[in-house]
Amino acid sequence: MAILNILEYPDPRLRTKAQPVDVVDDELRRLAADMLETMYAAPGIGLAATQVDVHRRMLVADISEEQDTPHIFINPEILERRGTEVMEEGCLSVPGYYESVTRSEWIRVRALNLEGAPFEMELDGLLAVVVQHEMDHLEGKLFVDYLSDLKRQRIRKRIEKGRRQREPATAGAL
Ligand code: K1U
Ligand code: ZN
Repeated sequence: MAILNILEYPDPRLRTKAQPVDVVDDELRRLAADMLETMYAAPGIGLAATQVDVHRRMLVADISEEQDTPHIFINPEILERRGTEVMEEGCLSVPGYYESVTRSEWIRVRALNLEGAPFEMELDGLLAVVVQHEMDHLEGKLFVDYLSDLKRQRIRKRIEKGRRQREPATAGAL
């Protein structure tokens, strides 16, 4: 298994719409295992393939404290949704920022599992929020898109400034 690089906002690759998975094979199963390891190491409670620069429709999530209840959704679709709730969200691609986002309170999701078999799952609470957040990633959408332009620009500038300070100066800048 391997820990993958997580793209950070405002990387334009995070805006790519992911393509459906045609075949669930060993390569995809290896990617799922690497995504879980990457998510646990971060640490996080969800991760979409888009965030590791693989533009296929797969996401992983685990909201258990013990990190022992992984969920994998391939080609996920929301069949039904009910209610709304507001929850503070974070994102491994927007490190250090937590903001309130309104999402559906209850969803019924259909997806494929790692054997390529379809399943349906009813979700509520935090897991429903995480799955909706990760499905947005597969569309190239980020939780900061729900914020005001001003808030989003402030976050982008602070992340870019932090990155510049971490990066060694290039020859051209000397
Ligand atoms: O970047 C991501 O998509 C992962 C993100 C998922 C998420 C969290 C909260 C609401 C919606 C979606 C994260 O995992 S951010 C980190 C985080 O929330 C967390 C990390 C360790 C323990 C508990 C939570
Ligand atoms: Zn995210």
